[in-house]
Amino acid sequence: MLIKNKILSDIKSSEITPKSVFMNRRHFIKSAAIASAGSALMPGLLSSSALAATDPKRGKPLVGIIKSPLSTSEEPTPYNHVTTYNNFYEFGTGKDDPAVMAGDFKPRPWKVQVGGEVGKPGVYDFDDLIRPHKLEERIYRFRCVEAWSMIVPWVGIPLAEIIKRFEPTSKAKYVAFETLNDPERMPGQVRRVLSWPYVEGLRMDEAMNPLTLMAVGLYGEELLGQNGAPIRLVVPWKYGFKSIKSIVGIRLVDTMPPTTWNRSAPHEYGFYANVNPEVSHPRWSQAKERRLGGGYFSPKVETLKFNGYGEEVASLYDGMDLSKSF
Ligand SMILES: Nc1nc2c(c(=O)[nH]1)N[C@H]1C(S)=C(S)[C@@H](COP(=O)(O)O)O[C@H]1N2
Ligand SMILES: [Mo]
Repeated sequence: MLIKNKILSDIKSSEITPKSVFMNRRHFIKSAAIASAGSALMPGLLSSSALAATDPKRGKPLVGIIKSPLSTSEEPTPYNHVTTYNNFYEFGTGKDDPAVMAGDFKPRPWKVQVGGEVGKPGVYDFDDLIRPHKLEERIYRFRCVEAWSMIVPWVGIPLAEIIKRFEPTSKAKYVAFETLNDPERMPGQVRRVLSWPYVEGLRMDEAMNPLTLMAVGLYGEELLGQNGAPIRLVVPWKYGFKSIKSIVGIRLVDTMPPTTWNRSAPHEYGFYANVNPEVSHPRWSQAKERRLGGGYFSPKVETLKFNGYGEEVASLYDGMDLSKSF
């Protein structure tokens, strides 16, 4: 940590970035110094509401949204928590950094490069990618590996619908995703806390499962920068880190692609990352979780296997030892 901060302080930020970003970066350095990559601490639960009071920014309303029958009936986590208590290391390692640091992020124009084992590779403009599809509201449970969780009314499109348009070949076994790599726009990338760009992957059957969503909004509005604007993955039966944000690349491939957290700490984060109360993280239990919005002292609730989506997805893993393929 000390070494990394020293490298950062050698760069004269004020010379290469506008003043507002530089000022924000000072905030970011301060909070980065007290948080560490992948840490299990949850100090931000109290501070997120304080931040929300000063940052009432909202996304553009989305129209023509249909309500999905796949939604949970649980009460959604308040908007302020969903948009101020985030993990997005491209904008800092503290939970309240992304809301501050991504405030000026411009998600347009936005291109998504599609390649690999597809009949229709190419560079798709974000709006062209979305236009043919109906937007759905999906209220999902969302469980971070650090044992906090929320209920989020996502707005998006099933990933399967999008992938079908690319015409996958029979060799497509996995989908590899990539986040934007641009330290000018994502100032957290100045520090090598993770290897950039952030990458993630799914097995083809996981990607094509009806629950798997490409989200473009939440609470009926376009995603804010901190939640992965303009397009991010949501896989509700997996830990939050699979839900890669601000996607610029989608490749269909025939071998298991690398994933950022697995690269960073392979014994702690596997490729599958299915929510599993029976398999502890090496540094903490996964048996319980704390719902955001309930306050720091609210009781923890039992974590459900596959985050409660077992009926829909357990069969994808028939015959696999999920304590080994974690
Ligand atoms: N590109 C990118 N995607 C990312 C992350 C990240 O740091 N960079 N963090 C992940 C983690 S650990 C979680 S829990 C979720 C958090 O999503 P949220 O901030 O919208 O709740 O985003 C995931 N997607
Ligand atoms: Mo996470």
